[in-house]
Amino acid sequence: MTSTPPLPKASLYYYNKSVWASAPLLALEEKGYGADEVDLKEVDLSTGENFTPAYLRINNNATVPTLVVPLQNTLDPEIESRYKAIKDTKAIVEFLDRSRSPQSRTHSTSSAPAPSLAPATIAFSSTSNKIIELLHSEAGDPNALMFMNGRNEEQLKKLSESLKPILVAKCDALDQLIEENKQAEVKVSEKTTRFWEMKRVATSMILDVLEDGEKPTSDLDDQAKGKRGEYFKAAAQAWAGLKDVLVQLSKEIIGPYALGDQLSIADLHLAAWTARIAMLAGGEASDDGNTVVRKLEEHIGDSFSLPKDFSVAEARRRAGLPASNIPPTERQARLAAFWDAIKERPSWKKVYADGLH
Ligand SMILES: N[C@@H](CCC(=O)N[C@@H](CS)C(=O)NCC(=O)O)C(=O)O
Repeated sequence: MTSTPPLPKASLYYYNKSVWASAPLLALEEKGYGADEVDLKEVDLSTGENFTPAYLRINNNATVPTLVVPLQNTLDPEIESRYKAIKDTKAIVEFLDRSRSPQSRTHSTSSAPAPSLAPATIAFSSTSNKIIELLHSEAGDPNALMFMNGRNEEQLKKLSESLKPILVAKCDALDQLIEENKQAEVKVSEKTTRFWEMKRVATSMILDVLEDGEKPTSDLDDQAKGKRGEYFKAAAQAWAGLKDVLVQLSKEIIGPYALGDQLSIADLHLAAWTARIAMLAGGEASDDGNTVVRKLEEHIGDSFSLPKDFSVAEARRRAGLPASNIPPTERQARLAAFWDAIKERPSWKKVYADGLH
């Protein structure tokens, strides 16, 4: 008797310090996927591994996360399995949610429950989509905010210390790929070369400013002073643009989770995004929600303040957290209530075990 060969595994390409790869990593934990169901494959963004032709064949945007899944309708074992690559966070999280229901544990060693994370009603679905859209909008882009996290000399110096080595390695990797391709017998497409060159230019523009990051402005020549001035202007704009995103989010989040007391897909995006924004504002994984919101408000500056309109006791009760001793009149920002709820979850503790990223 021949037994059916097991389905090939899916592969999640991720990087452990990536914002958006953290959303599917949280999904794997929340859905109780077993290690036999998804292979984790790390792509080192800090050395430009995402730009290699091998990775570009998987995801031509050169971003993580990517989920490569076997197509299930290859019934004939003689036919090699075919795969498709899902290349954006929203689609990956939705796919992971759909692919494991409480009844579909047949191919897994995991016996963990797999609650549905999809919004249950059309109204919830609309709120969920609005939240996810805001988090992935240009104004909310957590990666852009990281590159723009220097609005004065002191911040720029700190940013330069952490980012310069990564950007140098990225430029070196791109230079090497461009150079090796010139010598190669079989060359990559012109589109790929142009993509590398474009990325090289974009990276070196920021690197130009960070190279001098430790120098006071008074020590710079006129050209470098000009570039720093432009950068400060763009950085101020980027952080000012975040205010609107935060205000909109506060209106949409029902609390303490995005859609109320049940975790849903939007929370996985919100958790990953908030962790990065909190880190940029000097927050730490051990901070409570009110501390994170205070640090964020101070970091944004300009007397920015999020509405404090959510009952702390109510938020904690809904999240299943102890709520005694909390005066019924105490209020907090919805993002603070969300932070307190999400950071108690085993999935969050696992993904952020080494700190915020
Ligand atoms: N729209 C994409 C964006 C993904 C994205 O920006 N990923 C970042 C890491 S969080 C990345 O891979 N950046 C490439 C780089 O740093 O070179 C998605 O939602 O998946």
